[in-house]
Amino acid sequence: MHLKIRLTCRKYEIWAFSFFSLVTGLYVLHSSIALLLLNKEVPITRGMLYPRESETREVHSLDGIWNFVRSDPDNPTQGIRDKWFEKDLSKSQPTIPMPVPASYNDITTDNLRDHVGTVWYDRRFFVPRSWRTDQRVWLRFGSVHYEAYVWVNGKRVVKHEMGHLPFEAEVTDVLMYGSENRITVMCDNALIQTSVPQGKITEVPNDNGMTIVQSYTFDFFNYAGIHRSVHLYTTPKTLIEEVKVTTNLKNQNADGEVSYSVSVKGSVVNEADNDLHIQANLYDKEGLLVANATSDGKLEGELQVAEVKPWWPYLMHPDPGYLYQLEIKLLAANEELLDVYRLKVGLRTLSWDQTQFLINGKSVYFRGFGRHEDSDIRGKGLDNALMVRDFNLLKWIGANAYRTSHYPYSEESMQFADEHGIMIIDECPSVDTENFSQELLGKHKSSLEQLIHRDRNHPSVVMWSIANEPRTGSLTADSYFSLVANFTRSLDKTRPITAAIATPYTKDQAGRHLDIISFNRYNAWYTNTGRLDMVTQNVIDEAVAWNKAYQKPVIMSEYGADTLEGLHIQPAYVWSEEFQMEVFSRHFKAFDELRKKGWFIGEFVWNFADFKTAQSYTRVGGNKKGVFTRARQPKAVAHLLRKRYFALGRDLDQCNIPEDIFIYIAEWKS
Ligand code: BDP
Repeated sequence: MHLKIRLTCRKYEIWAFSFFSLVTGLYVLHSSIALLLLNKEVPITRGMLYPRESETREVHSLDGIWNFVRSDPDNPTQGIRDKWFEKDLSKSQPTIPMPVPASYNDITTDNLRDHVGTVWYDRRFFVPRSWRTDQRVWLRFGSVHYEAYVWVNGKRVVKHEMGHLPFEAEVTDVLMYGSENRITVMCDNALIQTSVPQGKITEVPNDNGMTIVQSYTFDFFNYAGIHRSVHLYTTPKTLIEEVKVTTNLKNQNADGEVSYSVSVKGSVVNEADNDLHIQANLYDKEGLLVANATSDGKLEGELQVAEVKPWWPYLMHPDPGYLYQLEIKLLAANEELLDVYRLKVGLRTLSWDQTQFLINGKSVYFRGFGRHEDSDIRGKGLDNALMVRDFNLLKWIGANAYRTSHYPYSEESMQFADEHGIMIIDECPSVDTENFSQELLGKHKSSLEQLIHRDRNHPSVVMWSIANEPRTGSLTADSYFSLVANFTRSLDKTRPITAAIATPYTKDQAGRHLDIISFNRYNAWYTNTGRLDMVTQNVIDEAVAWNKAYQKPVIMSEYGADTLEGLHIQPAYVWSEEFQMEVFSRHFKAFDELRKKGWFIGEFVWNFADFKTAQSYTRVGGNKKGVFTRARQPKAVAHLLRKRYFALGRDLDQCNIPEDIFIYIAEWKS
């Protein structure tokens, strides 16, 4: 959306806020009458393969320290009007150093944290003379939150709305080769009623007059900035633009099949002449060629793999996360090699019915977490040390899955999940969705389109989550989620669809559009606070009711209790480590009852680690429902959960139990 329009929207929202009471009546009407929503087309993403080097491609990182300017919140368009992108930012405004990738919020010592509106980044970079040859150069961002405008040498090259998702532009013609270039980025963190996720901008009085305030209902801090890596990469003029892979296992998992389809940019593929073709080679982990195939003129084909090593989740098999390497070679009619792209591929099948979810024909019980990309100082910025630590903890605790609550996580973490056999419920950035409108529907669908386009080849992705805690009680929610779910299915039929629902099952209008029901509930925390005797039966009753309502597999996608590490109170009392352990244990009992019913397929703790939220009197330094602290150290409950997850792994999937899981206490005499 154009900044101008966003600003107009802002004004509209400010205006609307002051007439709130008038609107209340209309709102009530709106909830009881369904809005007519149309199934309009949304833009379809092209390209954006993860940047990888090959004999035809070079990758150059632009990560590092950039220059940074915060705009005046009362004058967010000043930089555009004054054309700050035409020269170094430092010529227009004083700049400060800013790391990329990182959220900018927690880097400085002044209150940049709560800044609302636009900020600017720039840096210079060199482009070698050798890149001038017959090829293309692309500029790719892993993600910028929320809206980004990008200029190279003063020319606007791309604009993108939506955090947590990549975007790119071809910059071949705007670069200066063999010399220095400048990249400028303007980033706007404002969330409005038609952004994904939604927020509200209001103007309220403060001690100095009026000030702009951002509010949102979701429970994590709206970190912003250049969150993931920035790359320049080269490709040939005629290049592999898209690779889509699906896999299948046959003959009781003895043989496998990889189907691929490729699209090419830069040359019209003439099917009749069959002038371009793909040579696809599949290598195992040892680098041995196990299958190869030459495509038809449509650039599609199949690879047959005998004695396949399937991709299995962690603890479901002694060799989880087995990946092959697929080499895609684009060849001209005369066999000249035009482009090469390699990606990892895991061979597995997914299937589901009214009671279960299966991988490679084996029924799955999810033992996982809801998580956040969040850490001290860098906020939501990509951090490899943190990512590797988190996967080590996931494996230490015996989890086999997590949900990317409440937005797409980094591509690097998706690759890591593939390698380590961690199953992902992949969630788009729609959280607490409400006030359904045509424009919101378009953005929501677009977020799913971008997500599926980015993540469709990952074996770790086993389910799409189309929203977290949408307000699904209205008739409009029914048609809205019917359109969102059908759209998602039209993009990928190989994975089931879920949403984490908190609306009571008696009111919910979205469940019927899903394949798997996930529900979030905080027994003994938000309801019946402190009442440990009111957990188990309530969890059982609610799960049973969801199943009865929709006849679909059910997951508990969130449960938990805020816990201050080191606070011990016996008997258990809210916020103490004892209380968190008791809450978990009461849930475990319910889950074990539910598992016997045959349609309860998973438990996800809220949350993996403590995380930052907006300031609120319900949050002490953020949300403390982590099993791990924000510094990624275990709370007492982590040891309890570890015993359960491994016990489940042993009983359901015959995994080995780590030796250190039970520490020596005494010899038992029976
Ligand atoms: C759930 C939300 C999650 C919150 C959690 C909580 O899905 O984002 O962080 O509540 O309040 O309703 O801890």
